[in-house]
Amino acid sequence: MSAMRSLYSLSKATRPLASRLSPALFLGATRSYGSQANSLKERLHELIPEKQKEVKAFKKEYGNKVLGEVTVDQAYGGMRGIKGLIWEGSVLDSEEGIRFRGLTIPECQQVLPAAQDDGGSEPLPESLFWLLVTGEVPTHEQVKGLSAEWAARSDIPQFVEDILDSCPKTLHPMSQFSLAVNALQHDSHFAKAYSQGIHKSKYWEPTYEDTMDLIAKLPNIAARIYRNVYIGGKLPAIEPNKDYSYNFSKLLGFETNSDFVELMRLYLTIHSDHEGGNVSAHTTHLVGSALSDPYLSFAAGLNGLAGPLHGLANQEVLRWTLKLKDTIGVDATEEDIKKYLWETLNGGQVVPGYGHAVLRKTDPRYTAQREFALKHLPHDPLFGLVSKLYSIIPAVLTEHGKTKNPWPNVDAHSGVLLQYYGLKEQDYYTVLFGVSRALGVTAQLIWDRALGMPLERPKSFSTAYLKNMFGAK
Ligand code: CMX
Repeated sequence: MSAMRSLYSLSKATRPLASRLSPALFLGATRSYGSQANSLKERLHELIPEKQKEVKAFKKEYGNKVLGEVTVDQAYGGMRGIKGLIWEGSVLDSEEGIRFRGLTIPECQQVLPAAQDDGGSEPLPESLFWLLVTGEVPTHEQVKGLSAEWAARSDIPQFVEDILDSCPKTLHPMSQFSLAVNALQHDSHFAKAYSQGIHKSKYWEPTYEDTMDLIAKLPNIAARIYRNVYIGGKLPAIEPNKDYSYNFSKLLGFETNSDFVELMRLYLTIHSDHEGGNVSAHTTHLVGSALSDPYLSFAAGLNGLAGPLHGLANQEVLRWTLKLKDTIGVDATEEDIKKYLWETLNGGQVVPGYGHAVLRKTDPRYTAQREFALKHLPHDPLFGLVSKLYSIIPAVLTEHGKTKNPWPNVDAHSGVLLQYYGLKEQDYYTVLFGVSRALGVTAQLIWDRALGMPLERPKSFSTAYLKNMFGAK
């Protein structure tokens, strides 16, 4: 057994922090570090000059190396596989799934600090954000500092509350979410600093401030939407000494169930980042490249997340699964389920929650949620149905013969967990995804500005131009 595995077999509580921070644990770019910096901003002040030097030296020596070719099919095919983006926080392997700064999801569950005060075992999204931004596993103190800072920055302006309160309940929660994030732009540090003529070498600092404010305010926005649209009631106050997920759960009205709070910690951690090419990440990065501030950039990303082929799939999965249950019953036979699947496919629709643009195996984010279900709700009938679907759908999709990946993605499992704890309003689910996605895309925005990433402007062609290029008739 490798040193890494044997360390992992120790429980978090018994493993000394030093061994949890051992560089031997980390694959890829993640490292442990002896810095005394306690705030994330202090740490960034230390890291950014080092990274700028590293990138400059790398580009100088390897800048003219070739990353790949582009075919006509790729240009027409959603740019699948084209290597043209830099994304520091995570890299996706088609077989293995995501690694956050070199760490797989199970590794994150082992080494990232969990909630100390209530004996939680899932990683805190604060820990993951620190990891995404710095490449380092934070200490409990650093994570506590981040929780406190987000709690302190969490209030939203009155006019943003008014905007949300005046939305019709029929306006989709994701549209309300995007509206509110755009409105927060009113107080953007970056926009103000830019208009006052800030030097480009300092862009990252107001970007960082906006990012911290934005993440901090998301629970108040998201929970206000939830209460306005579904359950009513006044939002309680955020507790300054509690973690982000506890406070978010409290605003939603679910904090008395500690398993739900743990689910939120896991959910917000695993939905955060999925390298740079997915629609929400790439959009945020692209819009940010025009030096639009983090609010404008993230709101654009949210609009992409709201599409049914991307984040909205988690809403669609539940709708589809509940319809299946209502039509053929929770105890449906394999034959009934197959018939239902073929009706979906022959109706020209996709089976939501299955397939992926890059992954070619079961998404480890699906597996993490399945393991959570096995631990906390093993006898839930809907979980039973989702498990049964997992054993049937891949073979049917393979027989159908179109999708390159018949395995489930992250969205195939989140709904059943939320249903179990009573958060049943599936139109709301993508908002939770959005709160989490903010962590990954804003971590990258900080680095985009620190590394002086330029305006994105890839080349496009018309069909006529391409035909002419290849002498096609
Ligand atoms: N059900 C039925 N058909 C599917 C399918 C599915 N789950 N997944 C892919 N296909 C089809 C595609 O629609 C495509 O058909 P056409 O050739 O007729 O256009 C064909 O198989 C090839 O697609 P692909 O190369 O395998 O997949 P893409 O990279 O084009 O698309 C994705 C990826 C995720 C959009 C697609 O698998 C899909 O629509 N899945 C269902 C929706 C979903 O779960 N989305 C969430 C993804 C995760 C996320 O971003 O949150």
